[in-house]
Amino acid sequence: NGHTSMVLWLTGLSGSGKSTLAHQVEEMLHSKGWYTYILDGDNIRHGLNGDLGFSERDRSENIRRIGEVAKLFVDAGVVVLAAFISPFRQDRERVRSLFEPGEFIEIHVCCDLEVCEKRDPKGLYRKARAGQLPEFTGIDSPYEEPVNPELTIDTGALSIEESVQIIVDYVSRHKAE
Ligand code: GGZ
Repeated sequence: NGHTSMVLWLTGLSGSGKSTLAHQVEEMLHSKGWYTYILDGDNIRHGLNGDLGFSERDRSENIRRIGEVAKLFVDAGVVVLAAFISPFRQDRERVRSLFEPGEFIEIHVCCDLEVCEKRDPKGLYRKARAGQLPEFTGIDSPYEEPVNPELTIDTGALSIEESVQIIVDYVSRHKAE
């Protein structure tokens, strides 16, 4: 049905809702007949990037490789949903530069640290506070907010349904005629 391939790049703190949104947006796009693929920690950090940890250097390399993989999928005509903290502005901009204008959609999944920490779905913030998980983003490793993201979604204020709708609307407006 002639849709545009693109990357929906979700960036934000652990627990901000990136993966949840990616999966629900994918479901909606898929039901419209779009070809989609999710890249997230589950399919990237265990395999391709299994050699990388969470130092600044490793995070940069993590994002660099993910950008290259996303590029391959976009070349294949797929809408890629990439859900990574991707804490460094420069790394995200480097990924953006791999794509044509309009192909890279940066989505800041923003949510106060306190809210993410309260959600703590995997108990990682608690571990980090206890000093058992060094270099945890938001605690003792930085998160650089996007300056001019295509979309900002405040998951502390919006429901999941509202957040999903904003992304799907954006994608629908930007598909090729
Ligand atoms: C941040 C960490 C860390 C540290 C393990 N800092 O909430 P999660 O569990 O499921 O998502 C987090 C994921 C982050 O991996 P990314 O590839 O997205 O990070 S980055 O873009 O910065 O390279 C979290 C878990 O891995 N995790 N240790 N120290 N998150």
